[in-house]
Amino acid sequence: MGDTIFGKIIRREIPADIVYEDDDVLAFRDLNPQAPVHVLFVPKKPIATLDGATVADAELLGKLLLAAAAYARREGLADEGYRTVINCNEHGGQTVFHLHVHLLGGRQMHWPPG
Ligand code: D5M
Repeated sequence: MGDTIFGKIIRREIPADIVYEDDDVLAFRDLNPQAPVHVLFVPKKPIATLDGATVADAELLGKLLLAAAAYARREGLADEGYRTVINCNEHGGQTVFHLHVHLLGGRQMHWPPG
């Protein structure tokens, strides 16, 4: 599997505004924020896409979502609400091929997404 910019962030080879870390998950602010709060939650394990995840990754995927939810609650986003997004491959608009959950909050979201 090819390395990505997120692998470099995880290894601290390039800087990022890291807001959360545990044994399995790293979270940092998106370079191109689409909302007042826009944080990316990435597994330290380099899974390229959601399509590439397997049943062996089930616990890790759960940890990723729970880390995002806990962060949102700590940041006071939970009551008004927020959005989590996983883009997968070309039609999903994925540009970095290291699985990540976008957490977007601090403004009204709209549906359908573009
Ligand atoms: O989302 C990939 C996201 O990654 C996109 O919103 C920009 C963001 N990005 C790209 N490079 C960086 C760095 N270096 N730091 C922080 N954020 C970054 P996707 O779902 O793949 O389209």
